Amino acid sequence: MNDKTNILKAIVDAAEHIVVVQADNPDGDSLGSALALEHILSDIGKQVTLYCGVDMPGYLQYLHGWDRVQNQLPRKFDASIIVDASTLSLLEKLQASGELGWLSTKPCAVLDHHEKVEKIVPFAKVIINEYTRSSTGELIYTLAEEIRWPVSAQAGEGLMTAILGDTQGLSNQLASADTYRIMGELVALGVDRPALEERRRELSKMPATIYNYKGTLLQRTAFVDDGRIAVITIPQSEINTFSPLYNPAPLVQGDMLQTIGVQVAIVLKHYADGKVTGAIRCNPGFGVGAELAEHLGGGGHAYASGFKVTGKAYADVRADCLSYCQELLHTLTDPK
Ligand SMILES: [Mn+2]
Repeated sequence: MNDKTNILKAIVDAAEHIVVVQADNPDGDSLGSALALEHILSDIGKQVTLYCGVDMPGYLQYLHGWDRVQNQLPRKFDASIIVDASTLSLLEKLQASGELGWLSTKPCAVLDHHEKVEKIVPFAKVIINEYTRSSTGELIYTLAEEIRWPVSAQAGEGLMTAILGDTQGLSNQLASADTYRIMGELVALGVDRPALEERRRELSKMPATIYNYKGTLLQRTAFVDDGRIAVITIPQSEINTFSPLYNPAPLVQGDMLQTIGVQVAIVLKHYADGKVTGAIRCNPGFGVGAELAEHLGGGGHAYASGFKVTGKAYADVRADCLSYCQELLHTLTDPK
Protein backbone atom coordinates (compact mmCIF):
# COMPACT_ATOMS: atom_id res chain seq x y z
CA MET A 1 0.00 0.00 0.00
CA ASN A 2 1.25 3.50 -0.70
CA ASP A 3 1.42 6.22 1.96
CA LYS A 4 -1.89 7.81 1.10
CA THR A 5 -3.77 4.52 1.20
CA ASN A 6 -2.12 3.78 4.56
CA ILE A 7 -3.38 7.09 5.95
CA LEU A 8 -6.92 6.37 4.72
CA LYS A 9 -6.81 2.92 6.32
CA ALA A 10 -5.48 4.38 9.57
CA ILE A 11 -8.25 7.01 9.69
CA VAL A 12 -10.90 4.33 9.16
CA ASP A 13 -9.32 1.86 11.59
CA ALA A 14 -9.21 4.44 14.38
CA ALA A 15 -12.83 5.57 13.91
CA GLU A 16 -16.07 4.02 15.13
CA HIS A 17 -18.46 6.47 13.48
CA ILE A 18 -17.63 7.82 10.04
CA VAL A 19 -19.52 10.49 8.10
CA VAL A 20 -19.46 10.23 4.31
CA VAL A 21 -19.88 13.71 2.83
CA GLN A 22 -21.16 14.54 -0.64
CA ALA A 23 -20.59 18.08 -1.91
CA ASP A 24 -23.41 20.46 -2.89
CA ASN A 25 -23.69 18.99 -6.42
CA PRO A 26 -24.74 15.37 -5.84
CA ASP A 27 -24.77 13.08 -8.89
CA GLY A 28 -24.69 9.36 -9.64
CA ASP A 29 -20.99 9.17 -8.82
CA SER A 30 -21.17 10.92 -5.47
CA LEU A 31 -24.32 9.12 -4.29
CA GLY A 32 -23.18 5.73 -5.60
CA SER A 33 -19.78 6.22 -3.95
CA ALA A 34 -21.37 7.28 -0.67
CA LEU A 35 -23.74 4.30 -0.59
CA ALA A 36 -20.91 1.92 -1.51
CA LEU A 37 -18.74 3.28 1.33
CA GLU A 38 -21.69 2.94 3.68
CA HIS A 39 -21.85 -0.80 2.88
CA ILE A 40 -18.10 -1.37 2.81
CA LEU A 41 -17.48 0.39 6.12
CA SER A 42 -20.54 -1.13 7.82
CA ASP A 43 -19.33 -4.57 6.78
CA ILE A 44 -16.09 -3.99 8.70
CA GLY A 45 -18.01 -2.90 11.79
CA LYS A 46 -18.20 0.88 11.45
CA GLN A 47 -21.19 3.11 12.06
CA VAL A 48 -21.75 5.24 8.97
CA THR A 49 -23.79 8.41 8.43
CA LEU A 50 -24.37 9.85 4.96
CA TYR A 51 -24.44 13.63 4.60
CA CYS A 52 -25.23 16.02 1.76
CA GLY A 53 -26.15 19.68 2.12
CA VAL A 54 -28.69 19.57 -0.71
CA ASP A 55 -31.53 17.14 -1.39
CA MET A 56 -30.88 14.12 -3.60
CA PRO A 57 -32.13 14.89 -7.11
CA GLY A 58 -35.22 12.97 -8.17
CA TYR A 59 -33.46 11.12 -10.99
CA LEU A 60 -31.19 9.37 -8.46
CA GLN A 61 -33.97 8.07 -6.26
CA TYR A 62 -33.94 4.62 -7.86
CA LEU A 63 -30.84 3.81 -5.81
CA HIS A 64 -31.70 1.87 -2.67
CA GLY A 65 -30.64 3.92 0.32
CA TRP A 66 -30.77 7.40 -1.25
CA ASP A 67 -33.19 8.41 1.53
CA ARG A 68 -30.59 7.66 4.21
CA VAL A 69 -28.64 10.75 3.11
CA GLN A 70 -29.27 13.49 5.66
CA ASN A 71 -28.62 17.21 5.52
CA GLN A 72 -27.14 17.62 8.98
CA LEU A 73 -23.96 16.25 10.46
CA PRO A 74 -24.54 13.85 13.36
CA ARG A 75 -23.81 15.17 16.86
CA LYS A 76 -20.94 12.77 17.35
CA PHE A 77 -18.61 11.19 14.84
CA ASP A 78 -14.93 10.34 14.68
CA ALA A 79 -13.88 10.91 11.09
CA SER A 80 -15.16 11.93 7.68
CA ILE A 81 -14.66 10.95 4.07
CA ILE A 82 -15.53 13.51 1.39
CA VAL A 83 -16.37 11.87 -1.94
CA ASP A 84 -16.15 13.21 -5.50
CA ALA A 85 -15.01 16.75 -4.63
CA SER A 86 -11.83 18.25 -3.22
CA THR A 87 -12.83 21.88 -3.32
CA LEU A 88 -14.21 23.99 -0.53
CA SER A 89 -16.39 25.92 -2.97
CA LEU A 90 -18.71 22.91 -3.17
CA LEU A 91 -19.14 22.68 0.58
CA GLU A 92 -20.95 25.99 1.01
CA LYS A 93 -23.89 24.43 2.85
CA LEU A 94 -21.55 23.18 5.58
CA GLN A 95 -19.90 26.59 5.68
CA ALA A 96 -23.25 28.36 5.94
CA SER A 97 -24.49 26.13 8.77
CA GLY A 98 -21.24 26.47 10.67
CA GLU A 99 -20.73 22.70 10.55
CA LEU A 100 -17.59 22.93 8.42
CA GLY A 101 -15.56 23.95 11.45
CA TRP A 102 -16.85 20.89 13.19
CA LEU A 103 -15.86 18.66 10.29
CA SER A 104 -12.38 20.17 10.23
CA THR A 105 -11.65 19.16 13.82
CA LYS A 106 -11.89 15.41 12.99
CA PRO A 107 -9.66 13.38 10.69
CA CYS A 108 -10.87 13.80 7.13
CA ALA A 109 -10.04 11.92 3.94
CA VAL A 110 -10.94 13.16 0.45
CA LEU A 111 -11.54 10.71 -2.41
CA ASP A 112 -11.82 12.34 -5.81
CA HIS A 113 -10.93 12.23 -9.51
CA HIS A 114 -11.15 15.87 -10.66
CA GLU A 115 -8.16 17.18 -12.54
CA LYS A 116 -8.29 20.90 -11.88
CA VAL A 117 -9.15 21.78 -8.31
CA GLU A 118 -9.09 25.22 -6.70
CA LYS A 119 -9.59 26.01 -3.03
CA ILE A 120 -8.60 22.51 -1.92
CA VAL A 121 -10.12 21.35 1.37
CA PRO A 122 -7.38 22.61 3.71
CA PHE A 123 -8.02 20.37 6.71
CA ALA A 124 -7.94 16.98 4.97
CA LYS A 125 -5.46 14.51 6.44
CA VAL A 126 -5.20 12.82 3.09
CA ILE A 127 -6.42 13.67 -0.41
CA ILE A 128 -6.53 10.76 -2.83
CA ASN A 129 -7.34 12.39 -6.15
CA GLU A 130 -6.63 10.20 -9.17
CA TYR A 131 -7.80 11.94 -12.30
CA THR A 132 -7.05 8.91 -14.46
CA ARG A 133 -10.00 7.24 -12.73
CA SER A 134 -13.37 7.46 -14.48
CA SER A 135 -15.18 8.13 -11.25
CA THR A 136 -14.82 8.23 -7.50
CA GLY A 137 -16.64 4.88 -7.47
CA GLU A 138 -13.86 3.32 -9.55
CA LEU A 139 -11.24 4.83 -7.20
CA ILE A 140 -13.04 3.39 -4.17
CA TYR A 141 -13.07 -0.07 -5.76
CA THR A 142 -9.29 0.04 -6.27
CA LEU A 143 -8.73 1.30 -2.70
CA ALA A 144 -10.91 -1.50 -1.33
CA GLU A 145 -8.84 -3.98 -3.35
CA GLU A 146 -5.61 -2.54 -1.95
CA ILE A 147 -6.77 -2.38 1.66
CA ARG A 148 -8.64 -5.69 1.27
CA TRP A 149 -11.98 -4.33 2.36
CA PRO A 150 -14.65 -6.79 1.21
CA VAL A 151 -17.03 -5.40 -1.44
CA SER A 152 -20.53 -6.89 -1.26
CA ALA A 153 -22.97 -6.95 -4.16
CA GLN A 154 -24.87 -4.11 -2.46
CA ALA A 155 -21.71 -2.01 -2.26
CA GLY A 156 -20.96 -3.02 -5.84
CA GLU A 157 -24.31 -1.64 -6.98
CA GLY A 158 -23.31 1.81 -5.72
CA LEU A 159 -19.91 1.56 -7.38
CA MET A 160 -21.41 0.46 -10.68
CA THR A 161 -23.89 3.35 -10.56
CA ALA A 162 -21.01 5.73 -9.88
CA ILE A 163 -19.00 4.43 -12.84
CA LEU A 164 -21.96 4.40 -15.23
CA GLY A 165 -22.93 7.92 -14.18
CA ASP A 166 -19.61 9.59 -14.89
CA THR A 167 -18.84 7.52 -18.01
CA GLN A 168 -22.39 8.04 -19.37
CA GLY A 169 -22.91 4.30 -19.52
CA LEU A 170 -19.24 3.54 -20.45
CA SER A 171 -19.63 5.67 -23.56
CA ASN A 172 -17.28 8.61 -22.95
CA GLN A 173 -13.48 9.03 -22.82
CA LEU A 174 -13.38 8.52 -19.06
CA ALA A 175 -13.94 4.75 -19.43
CA SER A 176 -10.51 3.09 -19.50
CA ALA A 177 -9.51 -0.56 -19.82
CA ASP A 178 -9.36 -0.69 -16.02
CA THR A 179 -12.90 0.70 -15.84
CA TYR A 180 -14.08 -2.27 -17.94
CA ARG A 181 -12.07 -4.70 -15.76
CA ILE A 182 -13.76 -3.32 -12.65
CA MET A 183 -17.22 -3.41 -14.27
CA GLY A 184 -16.56 -7.09 -15.05
CA GLU A 185 -15.59 -7.78 -11.47
CA LEU A 186 -18.68 -5.99 -10.18
CA VAL A 187 -20.86 -8.20 -12.39
CA ALA A 188 -18.99 -11.23 -11.02
CA LEU A 189 -19.78 -10.00 -7.50
CA GLY A 190 -23.46 -10.27 -8.33
CA VAL A 191 -24.39 -6.73 -9.37
CA ASP A 192 -27.34 -6.98 -11.78
CA ARG A 193 -26.86 -4.19 -14.33
CA PRO A 194 -30.09 -4.89 -16.27
CA ALA A 195 -32.12 -4.71 -13.04
CA LEU A 196 -30.37 -1.46 -12.09
CA GLU A 197 -31.08 -0.02 -15.54
CA GLU A 198 -34.73 -1.07 -15.35
CA ARG A 199 -35.17 0.66 -11.98
CA ARG A 200 -33.57 3.81 -13.39
CA ARG A 201 -35.85 3.78 -16.44
CA GLU A 202 -38.95 3.12 -14.38
CA LEU A 203 -38.19 6.15 -12.21
CA SER A 204 -37.55 8.45 -15.15
CA LYS A 205 -40.80 7.61 -16.96
CA MET A 206 -42.98 10.62 -17.76
CA PRO A 207 -46.74 11.05 -17.34
CA ALA A 208 -48.74 11.11 -20.60
CA THR A 209 -49.43 14.84 -20.16
CA ILE A 210 -45.68 15.47 -20.21
CA TYR A 211 -45.27 13.27 -23.28
CA ASN A 212 -47.78 15.47 -25.10
CA TYR A 213 -46.20 18.64 -23.76
CA LYS A 214 -42.84 17.47 -25.09
CA GLY A 215 -44.43 17.39 -28.55
CA THR A 216 -45.56 20.99 -28.09
CA LEU A 217 -42.07 22.08 -27.11
CA LEU A 218 -40.49 20.29 -30.07
CA GLN A 219 -42.96 22.04 -32.40
CA ARG A 220 -42.08 25.40 -30.92
CA THR A 221 -38.29 25.04 -31.25
CA ALA A 222 -36.74 27.91 -33.18
CA PHE A 223 -33.61 27.23 -35.23
CA VAL A 224 -31.45 30.31 -35.65
CA ASP A 225 -28.08 31.11 -37.20
CA ASP A 226 -28.59 28.65 -40.05
CA GLY A 227 -29.75 25.99 -37.62
CA ARG A 228 -26.65 26.13 -35.41
CA ILE A 229 -28.65 27.22 -32.37
CA ALA A 230 -31.90 25.63 -31.23
CA VAL A 231 -33.90 27.68 -28.73
CA ILE A 232 -37.15 27.21 -26.84
CA THR A 233 -38.83 29.60 -24.41
CA ILE A 234 -41.06 28.38 -21.61
CA PRO A 235 -43.51 30.93 -20.17
CA GLN A 236 -44.68 31.13 -16.56
CA SER A 237 -48.02 29.44 -17.28
CA GLU A 238 -46.23 26.32 -18.53
CA ILE A 239 -43.75 26.42 -15.66
CA ASN A 240 -46.75 26.34 -13.30
CA THR A 241 -48.47 23.47 -15.08
CA PHE A 242 -45.59 21.21 -16.05
CA SER A 243 -42.49 21.93 -13.96
CA PRO A 244 -43.85 20.17 -10.85
CA LEU A 245 -44.25 17.00 -12.95
CA TYR A 246 -41.05 17.10 -15.00
CA ASN A 247 -38.19 19.50 -15.64
CA PRO A 248 -38.86 20.83 -19.17
CA ALA A 249 -35.24 21.53 -20.24
CA PRO A 250 -33.87 17.96 -19.98
CA LEU A 251 -37.09 16.77 -21.57
CA VAL A 252 -36.11 18.31 -24.92
CA GLN A 253 -32.44 19.32 -24.86
CA GLY A 254 -31.21 15.86 -25.85
CA ASP A 255 -33.46 15.89 -28.92
CA MET A 256 -32.41 19.45 -29.79
CA LEU A 257 -28.74 18.37 -29.79
CA GLN A 258 -29.62 15.31 -31.87
CA THR A 259 -30.86 17.52 -34.71
CA ILE A 260 -28.48 17.73 -37.66
CA GLY A 261 -26.53 21.01 -37.70
CA VAL A 262 -27.43 22.04 -34.15
CA GLN A 263 -24.38 23.04 -32.10
CA VAL A 264 -26.02 24.65 -29.07
CA ALA A 265 -29.39 23.99 -27.41
CA ILE A 266 -30.82 26.73 -25.20
CA VAL A 267 -33.95 26.53 -23.07
CA LEU A 268 -35.11 29.88 -21.70
CA LYS A 269 -37.64 30.22 -18.91
CA HIS A 270 -39.52 33.51 -18.77
CA TYR A 271 -41.07 34.12 -15.34
CA ALA A 272 -43.98 36.44 -14.56
CA ASP A 273 -41.77 38.60 -12.31
CA GLY A 274 -39.52 39.33 -15.30
CA LYS A 275 -36.74 36.91 -14.39
CA VAL A 276 -35.24 34.97 -17.31
CA THR A 277 -33.19 31.79 -16.82
CA GLY A 278 -31.28 29.87 -19.46
CA ALA A 279 -30.09 26.25 -19.59
CA ILE A 280 -27.34 25.80 -22.20
CA ARG A 281 -26.09 22.49 -23.61
CA CYS A 282 -23.56 22.11 -26.43
CA ASN A 283 -22.53 19.39 -28.82
CA PRO A 284 -18.93 18.07 -28.84
CA GLY A 285 -16.57 20.56 -30.45
CA PHE A 286 -18.84 23.52 -29.71
CA GLY A 287 -18.28 24.03 -25.99
CA VAL A 288 -19.20 27.70 -25.74
CA GLY A 289 -21.48 27.11 -22.73
CA ALA A 290 -19.31 28.56 -19.98
CA GLU A 291 -18.46 31.75 -21.90
CA LEU A 292 -22.02 32.30 -23.03
CA ALA A 293 -23.40 31.83 -19.51
CA GLU A 294 -20.74 34.12 -18.04
CA HIS A 295 -21.64 36.83 -20.52
CA LEU A 296 -25.15 36.73 -19.02
CA GLY A 297 -23.96 36.65 -15.42
CA GLY A 298 -24.08 32.86 -14.98
CA GLY A 299 -21.54 30.08 -15.17
CA GLY A 300 -20.86 26.39 -15.63
CA HIS A 301 -18.93 24.04 -17.85
CA ALA A 302 -18.07 24.24 -21.54
CA TYR A 303 -20.85 21.82 -22.49
CA ALA A 304 -23.42 22.49 -19.77
CA SER A 305 -24.07 25.85 -18.17
CA GLY A 306 -26.78 28.23 -17.04
CA PHE A 307 -27.66 31.81 -16.18
CA LYS A 308 -30.30 33.93 -14.50
CA VAL A 309 -31.07 37.53 -15.45
CA THR A 310 -33.36 39.90 -13.57
CA GLY A 311 -34.39 43.43 -14.36
CA LYS A 312 -34.09 43.21 -18.13
CA ALA A 313 -36.74 42.77 -20.81
CA TYR A 314 -37.14 39.17 -21.93
CA ALA A 315 -36.78 40.09 -25.63
CA ASP A 316 -33.47 41.83 -24.92
CA VAL A 317 -32.11 38.90 -22.94
CA ARG A 318 -33.06 36.46 -25.70
CA ALA A 319 -31.51 38.67 -28.39
CA ASP A 320 -28.32 39.20 -26.37
CA CYS A 321 -28.03 35.46 -25.65
CA LEU A 322 -28.50 34.45 -29.28
CA SER A 323 -26.24 37.09 -30.79
CA TYR A 324 -23.42 36.40 -28.33
CA CYS A 325 -23.82 32.68 -28.91
CA GLN A 326 -23.49 33.25 -32.68
CA GLU A 327 -20.40 35.36 -32.11
CA LEU A 328 -18.78 32.61 -29.99
CA LEU A 329 -19.64 29.90 -32.52
CA HIS A 330 -18.30 31.93 -35.41
CA THR A 331 -15.04 32.56 -33.55
CA LEU A 332 -14.73 28.80 -33.15
CA THR A 333 -15.26 28.06 -36.82
CA ASP A 334 -13.26 30.96 -38.30
CA PRO A 335 -10.20 31.22 -36.07
CA LYS A 336 -8.40 34.52 -36.45
MN1 LIG B 1 -17.29 12.08 -10.32
